[in-house]
Amino acid sequence: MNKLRVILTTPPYSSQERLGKLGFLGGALPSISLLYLASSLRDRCELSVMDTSFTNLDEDAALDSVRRFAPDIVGISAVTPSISRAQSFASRIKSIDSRIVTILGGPHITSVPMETMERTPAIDIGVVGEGEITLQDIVELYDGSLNSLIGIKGTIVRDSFGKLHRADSRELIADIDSLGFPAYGLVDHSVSLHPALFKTRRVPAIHAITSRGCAHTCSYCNTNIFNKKLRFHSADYVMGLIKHLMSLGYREISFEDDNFTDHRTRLTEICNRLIDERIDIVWSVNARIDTVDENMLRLMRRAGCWYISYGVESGSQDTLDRIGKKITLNLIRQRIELTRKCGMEAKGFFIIGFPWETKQSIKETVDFALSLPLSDVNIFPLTPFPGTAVFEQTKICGDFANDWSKMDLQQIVYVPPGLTGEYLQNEIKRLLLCFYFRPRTILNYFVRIVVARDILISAAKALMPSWFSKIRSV
Ligand code: B12
Ligand code: SF4
Repeated sequence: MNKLRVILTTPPYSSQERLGKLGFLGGALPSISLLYLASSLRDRCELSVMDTSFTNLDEDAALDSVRRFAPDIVGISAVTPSISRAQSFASRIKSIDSRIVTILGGPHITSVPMETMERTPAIDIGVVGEGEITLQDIVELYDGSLNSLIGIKGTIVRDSFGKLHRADSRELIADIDSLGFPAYGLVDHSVSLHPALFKTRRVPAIHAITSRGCAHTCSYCNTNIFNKKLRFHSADYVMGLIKHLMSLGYREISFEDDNFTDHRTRLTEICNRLIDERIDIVWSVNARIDTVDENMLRLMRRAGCWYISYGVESGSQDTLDRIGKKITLNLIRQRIELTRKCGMEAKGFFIIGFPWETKQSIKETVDFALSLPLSDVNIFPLTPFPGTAVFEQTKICGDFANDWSKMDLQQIVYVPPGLTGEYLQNEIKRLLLCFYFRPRTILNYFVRIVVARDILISAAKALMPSWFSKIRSV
């Protein structure tokens, strides 16, 4: 029997749509989820990884690619902000050929499985949770009828009468090293892929993930995919992955783990091996404030780390306590100062608009962010994603537009009692303008550009992709 033809893709959702007018500053890198799924499938089917979201393809162009490939199965990966695009994309795929099996996976459907399937008739199969083994089972057991897939763990299958069949949950993969490396080689390099500007020192840069899950319980954060169980790739795996990426030509890696620094022994081993083996790579991570100290920061710096993103979230201790962040304002200030002292850039993420917030607590957050020695800030209005604890809180208090298509972290979907959406937007603008237009930040950017000449090249590429691709092809 011929091998099935499978497309793995994200729905069209450009960086401009995600990040607004300054979208070109954001990264356009291949989806790590799709590359892990591709790696688990590539020997079992004819595979195409389209990843329209990160290659900025619009829906028409993406549909042309689907038509040309003529797939049996299209697997779509979506987060809540991209779910309405996934719904529209899936129905247009069905209008090309209703026999194409459409599968939806990712954080959104995992958070609200049955509701998503009920509201998305163009999707035949929903995959809840970790996808690699479930997708392998689907490809192996599909005999041309959806009924052959009913009962596969981790799925919701819509039968030929439209009835939904939810199977048991899929257990988590015990040894995630067994997954192998993501299929970076399948990335379409003909399109302009680039890392986020200013979060890069060297190009080409790529990103990677070396753990799954998070054991913490911050009330606004969606950690449904991997439950609360935190699994790490071993230090051997991470070293192998770094060397593999370097062999593909990458010179910088952005580690996207929720908390790269959570496993101290592993982190120490990785850093020591990078230093001892004189591996010439620079890297950046996300970290929880309470997982780093001076010794660790110094070691990380020596091993090539130059940029750490911290989830600070609030300048009000009351809010930090209520969202379950389990850190103090003093600790935040101390660790960010230490990060700078150890020679690294620090970014802080902030959220305003929690149900109990007042003008005073929001002012505290803006003032706190401005008082820290941060190199970058990002601030979002609270977006209560389905499946989070804060989602339940906002339903009973304040003004909540529970509309998935608006939950893009840009539009205000939730306003606490006594405040207005306009007020929240103005405070976001106030922080960004005060932060980015002050001499200290401008000077820091100037130094960063001088240190990282590659950023200029990367910026030029992002601003003039077509011009650059012409040069490249000469
Ligand atoms: C890395 C990352 C990014 C990177 C993505 C880079 C890239 N090109 O891959 C960047 C910074 C660009 C990014 C952007 C965004 N992100 Co993000 N991101 C993450 C992060 C930290 C890791 C994702 C990851 O790679 N995980 C590893 C892979 C292996 O796991 P996975 O993605 O869950 O995929 C598995 C399963 O979900 C499932 N699966 C996924 N897709 C599919 C598809 C099919 C067909 C099947 C069968 C299975 C399946 O199988 C996969 C393998 O097991 C997660 C948090 C987290 N820890 O998961 C947030 C997270 C996914 N991001 C989130 C958000 C909101 C965003 C943005 C909207 C933010 C913004 N406004 O820009 C955008 C949306 C981007 C887009 N176009 O979709 C939210 C989603 C919340 C929600 N309810 O949907 C998360 C969960 C963070 C959070 N805790 O709130 N993100
Ligand atoms: S915000 Fe960070 S630490 Fe908190 S639950 Fe989410 S990933 Fe974990």
